[in-house]
Amino acid sequence: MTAPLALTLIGAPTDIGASRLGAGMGPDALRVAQLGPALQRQGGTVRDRGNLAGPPNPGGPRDAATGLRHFAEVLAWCRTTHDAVLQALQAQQLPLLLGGDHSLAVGSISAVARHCRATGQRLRVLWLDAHADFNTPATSPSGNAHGTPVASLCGLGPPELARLAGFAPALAAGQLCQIGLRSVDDQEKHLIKQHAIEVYDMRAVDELGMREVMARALASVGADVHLHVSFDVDFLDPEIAPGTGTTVRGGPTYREAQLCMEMIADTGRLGSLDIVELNPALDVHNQTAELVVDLVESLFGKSTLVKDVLLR
Ligand code: EXY
Ligand code: MN
Ligand code: MN
Ligand code: MN
Repeated sequence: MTAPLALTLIGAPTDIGASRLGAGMGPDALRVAQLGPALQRQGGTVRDRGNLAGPPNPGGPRDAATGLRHFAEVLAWCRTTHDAVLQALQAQQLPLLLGGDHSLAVGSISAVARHCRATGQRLRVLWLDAHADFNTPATSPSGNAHGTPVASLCGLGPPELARLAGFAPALAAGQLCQIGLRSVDDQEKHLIKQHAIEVYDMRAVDELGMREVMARALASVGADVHLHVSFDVDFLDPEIAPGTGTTVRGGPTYREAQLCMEMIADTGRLGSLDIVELNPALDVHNQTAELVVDLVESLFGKSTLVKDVLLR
């Protein structure tokens, strides 16, 4: 019997890296959808440390110096997120980052990489997303930082972000696996190839099925692994998850997403989680937040299997 999970919810209410406003309301939408009680039902103790504070989104064009929109504010949010996530990990807590947009993952994953280096755990990051988020400021078509966190974590782009862990790259290419991609810019494709990132795009999900994709993605996850899941809500098909700013049709169905989460839970190695890009301003009656809570319950071990009862 493993020790009960001690979870810390960390809200990061910002849309600093996105083009559409509203992801800053994501943490409260998840609270309204009863994320905390749902996790408690899975046997965890849950501490909600509330929302982090950071600069408002000034909007506006790209900075001439960095090529990103309001870079100073993006960096401030990533630093604050890094510190909060590291603090939770050092207190033996499992941090759940409630975004906020996906640029925050530079903060959270840099903290996780630093923690793994200190503890000697092997890090594996599963990036669940419709997008690769592998643009650099030089390749980005938008200047939006939420399209760039993977490049930062792989050591590219502004050094202040790339070196947030205290070393760079925060992630070696072999530690990262991307699942669900279906909107990838041409220059991102070159970077993915150059860095030899393990990618299961939606064509792979179609051809192999989610079961085989997850079996491959999790094959190297043993007892020495800290598994981090970076869950961009736009991973899901927009038919079931309209409440996000950059929907792309043709994503995983409800059942495919459930299987994805259940197979991650089966490893017993989940060590940290980002839930990002939830945008209540685009949602209908908070249904996307409720769906995310449902999926996160599965990620933490909720089982609907009849055989689990029969075997008990
Ligand atoms: N590839 C596009 C860009 O870099 O602007 C769109 C990125 C959308 C990113 C969303 C959060 O995953
Ligand atoms: Mn993303
Ligand atoms: Mn995305
Ligand atoms: Mn750990």
